[in-house]
Amino acid sequence: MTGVATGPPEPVQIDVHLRDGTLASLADDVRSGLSRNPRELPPKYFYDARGSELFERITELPEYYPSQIEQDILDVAGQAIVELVRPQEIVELGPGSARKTTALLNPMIELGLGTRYVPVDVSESAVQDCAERLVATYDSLAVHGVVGDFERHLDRVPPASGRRLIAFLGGTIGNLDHPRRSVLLRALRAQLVPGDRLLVGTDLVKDRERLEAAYNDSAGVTAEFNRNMLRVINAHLDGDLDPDLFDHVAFYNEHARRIEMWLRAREDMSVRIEALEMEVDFEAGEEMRTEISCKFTRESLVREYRDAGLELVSWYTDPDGLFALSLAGPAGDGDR
Ligand code: AVJ
Repeated sequence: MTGVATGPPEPVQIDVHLRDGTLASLADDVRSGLSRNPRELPPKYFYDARGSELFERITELPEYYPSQIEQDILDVAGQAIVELVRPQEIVELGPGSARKTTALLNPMIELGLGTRYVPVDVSESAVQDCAERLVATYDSLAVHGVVGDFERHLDRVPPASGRRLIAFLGGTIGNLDHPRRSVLLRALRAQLVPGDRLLVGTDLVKDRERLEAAYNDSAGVTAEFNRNMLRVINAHLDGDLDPDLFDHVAFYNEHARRIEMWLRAREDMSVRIEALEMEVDFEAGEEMRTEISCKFTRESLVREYRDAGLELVSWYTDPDGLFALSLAGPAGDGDR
């Protein structure tokens, strides 16, 4: 950021904790993930600039209901949530484009409650773009972006300027399995002081057909998004994985209550990942898992919150019960 002699202070500050970190953790994660049986790659690596764009396209697909429904819930309940919490700032984990966040920022600013927004995202381009767009939209808004991994860099979130609403939208918490959700919810609980609240978007358990359609769109965008993981590995770790030789597979694992996405090798192949000095053999039909997307019920969330020292404060859902926003606070934190 270039300093200027006059004018107001810079409305945008961005702290990058991940540029070098990403590569190191990508290398470690790919090495260990490809050595496991079955092979497994963490979904956070979908989101380079191309992957973030593909995800934006997913959110516009007719089959992918979570984004539209969550937006609808926020449009209806955003103001009420802000009036209930009265936040002086909003911290958002994994905002991506932060398009939905305006439903919270608008009332916060219009009610004169606060003017600070802190997006925390692994994608530097996402943090940059949303910061620029938001300060252009709201004169008074200050954005303090953190390019980081919310499982590793919560301690880098700048100190609170006042009562805080931490938003974790989109159902992204579903990318974590139960033990990792538990660690994250406890870490978030530790960040909350009385009055602070956590707002979490979660996709809900529903019929298999509806769930599977959302991850097997007819335009093939989700398949491209899935294969983007291979391009990310090729680009950063000098690999020669051929995305055209992997099929997209997504299904609902009813027992585990989650969508699983896999990439299935179409033929026998041997790939080289130069930066890891690693040779990986795939047999035709072999699959590696790239994502889990867990689905929840109100009861399952109440339990997870309780186990993390949190308490459900309110629950917002659409008329068909497809998706939910839940507002939680420190357990026993008064005025309800
Ligand atoms: C952004 C993690 C919530 O799990 O539904 C969309 C990502 N993957 N289609 C999800 C995703 C395939 C999405 N989350």
